Amino acid sequence: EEAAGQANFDRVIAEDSRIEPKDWMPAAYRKTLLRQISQHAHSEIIGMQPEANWISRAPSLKRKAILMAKVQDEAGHGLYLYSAAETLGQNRDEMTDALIAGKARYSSIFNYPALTWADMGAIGWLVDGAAICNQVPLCRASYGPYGRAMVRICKEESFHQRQGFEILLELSNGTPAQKQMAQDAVNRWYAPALMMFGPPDDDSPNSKQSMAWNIKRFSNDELRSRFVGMMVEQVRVLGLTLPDDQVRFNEDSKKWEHGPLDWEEFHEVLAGRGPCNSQRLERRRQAHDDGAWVREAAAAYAAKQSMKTKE
Ligand code: FAQ
Repeated sequence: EEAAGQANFDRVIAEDSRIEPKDWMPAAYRKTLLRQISQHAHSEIIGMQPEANWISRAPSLKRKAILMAKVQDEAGHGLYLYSAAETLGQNRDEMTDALIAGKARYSSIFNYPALTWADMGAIGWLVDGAAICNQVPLCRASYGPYGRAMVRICKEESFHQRQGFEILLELSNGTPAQKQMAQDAVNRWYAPALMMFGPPDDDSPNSKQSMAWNIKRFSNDELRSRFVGMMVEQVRVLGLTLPDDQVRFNEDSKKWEHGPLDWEEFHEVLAGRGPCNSQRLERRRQAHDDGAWVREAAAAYAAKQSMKTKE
């Protein structure tokens, strides 16, 4: 049976078609999908924090409503992704436990502080921009539930990026101090956003296999380079600059190049020693504890309903 399953799996991958939850799949394929999808889900959930911290300080009612909607979307993305991960056989409680125990990864980017209102613009423009660039190809991921979740997520991320761009545009066209605040936020978020794409290709242990399985479609460096090209165009419209004087289009390779990134810093953040790692995890633990009564009430209600159907 395993041989038949493997043959079917190989055929589906070769045809660039889709694997569904009930199909046989190699254990390593299941494991890497669980790894990537659960990390992605955790990123959405932890990623709510830098922006949620600014909801009460949004400069107008309109901005507050927009920011609340965005943060709520991120919670929704986390839920679609946990559901996709559950189809691979791990339940959400286990994933949550791993996150709050500090044993699970989530994106490095969310361990940086959001210092001013302009950071809401820079996060939307750069962080959501990088997320879209990375996630549009994932809409074609070979695992059905992941690819389908990505389609909806990418549509919402596009709105998020536009709202970030618009915050920066308004600040950039405001007073000199507002323009400076926008530039400062772009300066601080640029390099961490480039690191969202993951380590350089020659230091990316998972890429080759994930590409062979049609999970990833492009390498980390390829996507990072494309992202830089997109930002170069958009930053001009903003009237701001990228804090990188080495950005250039290489005519030979036909790729955008950027200045060196501090991979030492990236590894420190991944090891839990970034500027906000402990604060983010502490906040998540607190939220989980505060939500205990909701889980208990839901479980009690479900038990009562199942008694009713038995009668
Ligand atoms: N941060 O071999 P690779 C969002 C880890 S967007 C932390 O290259 P892979 C939207 C990697 O897990 C952010 N860890 O790995 C939003 C692996 O560790 P492991 C989330 C990182 O999987 C916006 C090791 O390094 N997006 O949330 C990072 O082939 C605004 C070796 O790396 C996704 O998760 C990093 N930046 O490629 C929300 C997208 N990079 O597991 C709120 C889906 C690498 O072996 C507000 N994921 N690592 O222990 C992916 O596309 C891939 O997993 C990559 C990494 C590209 C992130």
